[in-house]
Amino acid sequence: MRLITRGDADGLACAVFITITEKIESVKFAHPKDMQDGEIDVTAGDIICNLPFHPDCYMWFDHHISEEDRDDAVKTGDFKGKFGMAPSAARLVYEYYDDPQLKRYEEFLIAVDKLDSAQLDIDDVTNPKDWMLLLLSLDPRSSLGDFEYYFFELIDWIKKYDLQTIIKKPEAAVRCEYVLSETEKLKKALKNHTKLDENVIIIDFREIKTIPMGNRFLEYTLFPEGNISLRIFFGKGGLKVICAAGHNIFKRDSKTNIGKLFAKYGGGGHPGAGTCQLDINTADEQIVEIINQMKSDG
Ligand SMILES: [Mn+2]
Repeated sequence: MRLITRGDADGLACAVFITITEKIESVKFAHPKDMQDGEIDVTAGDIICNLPFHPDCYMWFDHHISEEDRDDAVKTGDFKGKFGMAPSAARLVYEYYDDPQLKRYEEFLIAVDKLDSAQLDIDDVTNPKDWMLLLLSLDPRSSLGDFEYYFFELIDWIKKYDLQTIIKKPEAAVRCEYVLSETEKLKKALKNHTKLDENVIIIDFREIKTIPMGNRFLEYTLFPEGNISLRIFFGKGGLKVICAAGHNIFKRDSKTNIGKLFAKYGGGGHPGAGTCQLDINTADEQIVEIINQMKSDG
């Protein structure tokens, strides 16, 4: 059997669990968009986790509610596996098998749930430790060696060793160290390039060359009065201006539906987060419109 999953913390946990409960010969990464567009060849020997449904698969586990209306089999529950509201797809896998062998991963799974559903504590963002730090070390934006290779090593290590042993492995240690140092760099960059306009945290990273990796929720710990953030930066080659917005996860009272707002500008997302790409020539005016909307929504 083959597992098809997403290369993130939730996908990692799915891979750890499914390789214990099923006979898996290989693991393949896929992007949600490629799955939706039918770019991935799926057969009856495939288990899909944390990715959109495919009618030809053997089993499917997902918690992305937007999947609900995409396929009749999902609506009627005519598939093997589990779909529904959950903080992570891994949580659904864990519940589905209810296997005593998985019980020892409870703490790991709690961290995955928190990260995948953005239910983080301030400390998880400003000073991540233990499982949270290890999960954050799995970041494809990091330039520290091969991401896929590290992902496969983690699947293996998590099954073999305890957390303290894993965190001391050189590949993990260097990546954890990197997470912490990038967090410090991002703090500085945010302090220098952010202004608070009423409820909107406006971060203009068009002014800097390299944006530190850091945690995308860090701005909310530095500007706790704002309930929504707008990050502005140049796209590849400086040809487009990218806007990425999100609700403050520690002050959840913004009324802006970001996905809907950004759809007007050719972008999209969820109510709580989204992105859009603006033309260089019209970006400044459009950014003012976006900010005004976020302010009037409150
Ligand atoms: Mn997920």
